[in-house]
Amino acid sequence: MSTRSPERPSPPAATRASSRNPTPRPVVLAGAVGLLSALVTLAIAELVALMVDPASSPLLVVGSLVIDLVPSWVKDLVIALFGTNDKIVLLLVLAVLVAALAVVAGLLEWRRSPWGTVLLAVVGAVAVVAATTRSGATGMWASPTIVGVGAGVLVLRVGSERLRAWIGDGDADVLGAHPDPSLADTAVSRRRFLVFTGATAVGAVLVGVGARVANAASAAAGAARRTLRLPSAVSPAAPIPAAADLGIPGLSPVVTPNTDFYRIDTALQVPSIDPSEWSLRVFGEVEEEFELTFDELLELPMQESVVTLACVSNEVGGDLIGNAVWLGYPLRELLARARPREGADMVLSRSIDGFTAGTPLSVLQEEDRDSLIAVGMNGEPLPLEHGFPARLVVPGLYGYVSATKWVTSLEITRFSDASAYWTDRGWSAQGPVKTQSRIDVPTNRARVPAGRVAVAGVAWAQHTGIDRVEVRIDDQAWAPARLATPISADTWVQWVFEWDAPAGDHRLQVRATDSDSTTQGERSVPVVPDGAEGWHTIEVTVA
Ligand SMILES: Nc1nc2c(c(=O)[nH]1)N[C@H]1C(S)=C(S)[C@@H](COP(=O)(O)O)O[C@H]1N2
Ligand SMILES: [Mo]
Repeated sequence: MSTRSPERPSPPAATRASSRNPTPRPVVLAGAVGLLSALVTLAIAELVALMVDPASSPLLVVGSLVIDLVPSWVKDLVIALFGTNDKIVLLLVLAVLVAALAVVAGLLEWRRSPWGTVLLAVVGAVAVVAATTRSGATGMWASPTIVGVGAGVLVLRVGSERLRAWIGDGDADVLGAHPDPSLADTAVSRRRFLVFTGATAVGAVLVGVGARVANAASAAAGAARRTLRLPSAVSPAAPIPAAADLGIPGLSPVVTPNTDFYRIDTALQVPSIDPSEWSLRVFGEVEEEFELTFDELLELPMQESVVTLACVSNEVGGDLIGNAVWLGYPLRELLARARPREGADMVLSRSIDGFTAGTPLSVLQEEDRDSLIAVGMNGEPLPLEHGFPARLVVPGLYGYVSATKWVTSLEITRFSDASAYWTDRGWSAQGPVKTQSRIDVPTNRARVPAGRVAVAGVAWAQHTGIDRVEVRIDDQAWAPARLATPISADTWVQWVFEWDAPAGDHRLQVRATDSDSTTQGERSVPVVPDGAEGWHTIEVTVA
């Protein structure tokens, strides 16, 4: 090997070191480790933001905070200089700032560990403050930044460590002399550094770009939703009777606000659908297959129905149930247009994310059942997590066999030929909602003062209707509760029982009887395979 071998330690002369040694200057490498850790931080944060909220990404929250904080003359100046590119300018400035801080963090961590980590953590803390103080933010909005900074710190530490193992901490000669490792060690530690940083960089770019694109799509779906104007219903729902809501504190409101509506689905990330690209395909065993765009759907005469949706996984006393005013088009009309063939008995609805539900065709065809393809929920377009832009709602059937969100196709088929998502996982193919009742107030294990106590809750027997609700205290006789005015047989109904509560520990139970005179039985049945049964029972202490 020649004396000019680049692998040999070179004399500590700056010029020779930099001209002969192929090793990049260590400061450059240390800065690159800093940049890499920033890249990883942002990539992982974007990934977590996918699950939390696209608007919680640290770049966006810090950008928004800056927009809020800069004096208006600066804003005016930027707009004057860059016009509608002002946001891009801001993001570029932020990117340069982040890059500069990242390089400094890399240098600090390499030479003065752990100060680089400290710098990263401080910048992260600023982003956390920015995230959690945005309007509409929840505490969860801190998580993209926290998880991202965690990953970034890991990369910063491991990267700097491997750099030191290869090149030293730079105290001896910042410009590139090796401390004095054997040639073999140098080659190994160099490879370890390069493999780590190279693989991390590739991973971070793939994850970061993918997550950012997905976040942008989700933000676009959110924007499309905000600008969407729903048509008014050709047949509106009757006004909700004032007497449907007893107005008892702690009792579930008779119509569930969208933000409180339970959410159940298999989607790790809420699908982002641009309504202008959405369509519904109706096909299978039909005389006429067809496809409907979102605009075509909105032009159909819309109907409004109040329907209580329930999950088969709802335990006795559980809260996986809600009631909403849905705006949509009757499925029976869509099916009439398709003209199902003789022998077809199932509609397999499919979501954009692959989820499927199998619904009896005959149920969807019933004249007196408001099965809808819904676009509106409580006067708004469907929230993204409740199926924007369109979902199914079928009164009387559990969600898993009927309420497909982000629906994109209806296949008319047979139960003997097809099976849906949850049926393949051990749940029943048929899922009529079972009659249930729940005590909302007082809550289980509550302490209540002796005297008059309003025991109240909700009861439901969708599409059949509730006939009566009874309450039992300890082992006394069942006593009738007073029902609120029901909205319809398709909705739950509130009830209240005025109890003269004597001091002591008591057990409270509730049971409902539907309009077919069937009373809930005592036997408790687990949720699998077709829904829980049993009496909701709570214990209270009266003092
Ligand atoms: N695409 C899709 N739709 C779905 C599901 C799902 O996992 N994916 N879950 C179903 C189940 S099990 C229920 S109970 C209802 C819940 O609807 P919600 O989240 O709007 O309350 O949606 C149904 N529709
Ligand atoms: Mo469900």
